[in-house]
Amino acid sequence: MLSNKLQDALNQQINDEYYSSYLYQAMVAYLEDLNLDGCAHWMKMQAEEEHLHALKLFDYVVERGGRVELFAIAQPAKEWDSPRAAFEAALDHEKVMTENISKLADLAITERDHATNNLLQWYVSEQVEEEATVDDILKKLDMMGDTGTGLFLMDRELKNRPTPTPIDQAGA
Ligand code: OFO
Repeated sequence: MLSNKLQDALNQQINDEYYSSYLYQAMVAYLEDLNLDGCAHWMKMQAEEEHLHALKLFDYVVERGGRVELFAIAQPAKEWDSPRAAFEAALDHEKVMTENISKLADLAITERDHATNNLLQWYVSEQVEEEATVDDILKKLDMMGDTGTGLFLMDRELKNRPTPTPIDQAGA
């Protein structure tokens, strides 16, 4: 059984994951408006992945006999200064999420809830990957240029991101 404290924190994280999905969907709208179909596709896949992150936590709370509570999702930004600025905002957001997951894992350890800590380790690894992927995009934009041909080439590359596969309690 989950402690009330941990259940509340997990419910907050479910909300954060849904917010992440909402934020990336807002970036899809922004990038579509600029006709950057590949960048928009990448963000759309990211939004889907965040939705799956929320569902994985949702299922876990239920499996542990807890009660999921859904909160209002904050309104995300609508505009960014440039496509690069949107990816920078994505990286900043992921850094905040990494911090949140670390705090959650700390709480699970304090509460001596090893199962929850185990689940959260999956999210810890996922955060490493998410930060690295966006950082890679930004570095490539630095190399190729974040306007004109460089952006055009990046847009073409990001079109290839595959649809995320559903994740189960055991992992990816
Ligand atoms: Fe759920 O990993 Fe990003 O926010």
